[in-house]
Amino acid sequence: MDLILIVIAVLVVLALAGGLWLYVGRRQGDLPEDLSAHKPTSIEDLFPQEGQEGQAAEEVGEREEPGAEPEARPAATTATLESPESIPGRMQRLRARLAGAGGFGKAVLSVLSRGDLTEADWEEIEDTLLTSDLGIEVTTQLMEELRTQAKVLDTSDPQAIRAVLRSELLALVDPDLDRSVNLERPAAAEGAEIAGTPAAAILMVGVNGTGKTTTCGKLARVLVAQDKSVVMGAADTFRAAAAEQLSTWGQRVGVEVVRSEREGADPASVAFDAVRTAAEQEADAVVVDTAGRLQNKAGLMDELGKIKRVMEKVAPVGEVLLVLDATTGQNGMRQAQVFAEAVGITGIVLTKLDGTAKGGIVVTVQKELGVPVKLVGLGEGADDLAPFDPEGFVDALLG
Ligand SMILES: Nc1nc2c(ncn2[C@@H]2O[C@H](COP(=O)(O)OP(=O)(O)O)[C@@H](O)[C@H]2O)c(=O)[nH]1
Ligand SMILES: [Mg+2]
Repeated sequence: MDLILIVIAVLVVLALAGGLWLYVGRRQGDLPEDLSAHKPTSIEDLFPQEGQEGQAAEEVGEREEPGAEPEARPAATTATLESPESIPGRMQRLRARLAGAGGFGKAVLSVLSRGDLTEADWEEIEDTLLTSDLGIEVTTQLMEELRTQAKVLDTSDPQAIRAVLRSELLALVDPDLDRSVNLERPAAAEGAEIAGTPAAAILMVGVNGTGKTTTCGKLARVLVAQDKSVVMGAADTFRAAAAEQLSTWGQRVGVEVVRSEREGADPASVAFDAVRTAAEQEADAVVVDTAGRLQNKAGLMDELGKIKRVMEKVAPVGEVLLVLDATTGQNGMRQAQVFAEAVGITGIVLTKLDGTAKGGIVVTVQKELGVPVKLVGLGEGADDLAPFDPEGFVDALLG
């Protein structure tokens, strides 16, 4: 009897020890088993690889220490050539973040589910659409369509009206627009006195603080991950901290940054140096960051116009991306218009969509500026830039 008890006790101890060992083993494993249950906020969460630690977590905010680095520094020694998060993964995150920020769909659907809608219910829906920055014109159009369909369809079926709202929103966002970033290498400008082959040039413009520098870094990272060689140009020469910030991104994503050591240097000449360097190196793309001072329209036109003209002495600029902060709503729209008039823009990057329920701005901005939203910023991390996908976006809005 005692012997049996002893054997049972030994077995229990062994079983416990085995369980503990398994548990510890899993805790120390490289990857969490279920990434979806993991909060994917940074690159380490999704791609735990060497060469990332420390750098990725580093604050890439504006820093005041003077840039002691020489211009045209070589790429960081620890080039991070790992591929970033997959596009479906990013879109899933976009959905989650938009939903987290309270896409307007939930509010609209909760009204719709009340069944027979009173005038007050309809007004509530209208208010929700308006506060999401869809704008008066678009909201009025949507409301008319919803009311008509509500009469045609059974109003007690919110899912049917939701489907109408979805298809109307999708039509407004326009899934047929070409949203690809132009990476075609241009032919050299006539009489261009440069060595090598011009790279596809991307010029980043927009108001201060919208996320231009961050987007340059994130975009460079995406390109590098696609095996493209990239050069960045720090043509925001207004503050030394701006060039420093871009250089930090350059180190982080393994891309050379052409900059001037002198605060207040001519931004156009830095931009020219960048495109020339890219051509000499036979790089695939050159991404040029600019300042966003909005002192007055004439000054802005002068500065951006000159930067672009000077770059085009080497080759045509294929992409001028206007960076717009989604949280600034209609205010941001007015500023965007000034930029659009100052320099012909070819696409929009809508940043900080992670922190706002005002996703309706996508519709408004495309309508007002007549160019597509091509990329969206979903956070401050290196992988928080996604191509804009209309269907995913509308689904995210509807929650
Ligand atoms: N939440 C969030 N923050 C962003 C995003 N893009 C940029 N930022 C932050 O916005 C601030 C201004 O960005 P910056 O690139 O310096 O703007 P710039 O003045 O236009 O160059 C920084 O703190 C960035 O980290 C985004 O998509 N989401
Ligand atoms: Mg900047």
